[in-house]
Amino acid sequence: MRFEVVTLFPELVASVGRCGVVGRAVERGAVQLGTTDPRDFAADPHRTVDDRPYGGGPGMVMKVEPLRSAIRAARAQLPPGSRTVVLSPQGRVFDQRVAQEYAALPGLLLVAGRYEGIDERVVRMEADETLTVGDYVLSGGEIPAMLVVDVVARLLPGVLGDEASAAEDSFSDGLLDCPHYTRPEEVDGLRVPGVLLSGDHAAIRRWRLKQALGRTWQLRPDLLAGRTLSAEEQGLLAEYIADRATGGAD
Ligand code: 9D3
Repeated sequence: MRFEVVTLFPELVASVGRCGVVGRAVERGAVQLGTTDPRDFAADPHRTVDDRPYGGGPGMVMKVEPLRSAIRAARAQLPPGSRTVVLSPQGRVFDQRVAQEYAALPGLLLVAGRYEGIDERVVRMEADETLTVGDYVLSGGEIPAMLVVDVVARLLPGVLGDEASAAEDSFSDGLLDCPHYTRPEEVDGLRVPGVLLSGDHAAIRRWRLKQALGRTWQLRPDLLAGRTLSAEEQGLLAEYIADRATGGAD
């Protein structure tokens, strides 16, 4: 899958394609990541990409012409059927479902804004949709664009070494992950839960599911509201809640 990001900070965005899981995916050819800088499309000697807002007010707005030219140049690098997404606080909320939707596309054009925002006519003319990553204020769309590349790339075939890990990831089954431990067995008096040392794989599976359900119930009850629990899951969650009430076991 090919990603193109339109950004005033191409070096920041390119770094996601040089590190870790996405870096390896780029090396192996499963992902291509390109950047286009609107400043390279500015016509004046000062390479101006912003201007003062009509109607007044603080801050600057990204101008139409350099941004639109950059978007069109980036789009020319992408296969037909690719989608154009403007990162904006006023957008559909990005989540794992949206990521799965994007992972089915041949390419994604991500437009990252800076300043107070971009001229609304660019959104109107060029965007298929606007996308936010959550309810907090960032300084621009670059970190959201990098986040989208990271989340979507992990879903592509051959990107994660172990094909099982994508399917087992938190959220793919709608629950938070269980706790993890590695050696040593004890740190400052804190021991690894005995069941994980027992070799009883059925008991380990039940313990992990119970922890996942309990943590989701405690931290993200909204995730359980949209999910029906099996009889086993209901039993394990009841145990977790009871253990907790009695200051009980791990
Ligand atoms: C404080 C400035 N705000 C005026 C009330 C408007 C504003 C403009 C530009 C707020 C943030 C930004 C820059 N943010 C993004 O480009 C952005 C973003 C975000 O801030 N939060 C969550 N998702 C996204 S996607 C792009």
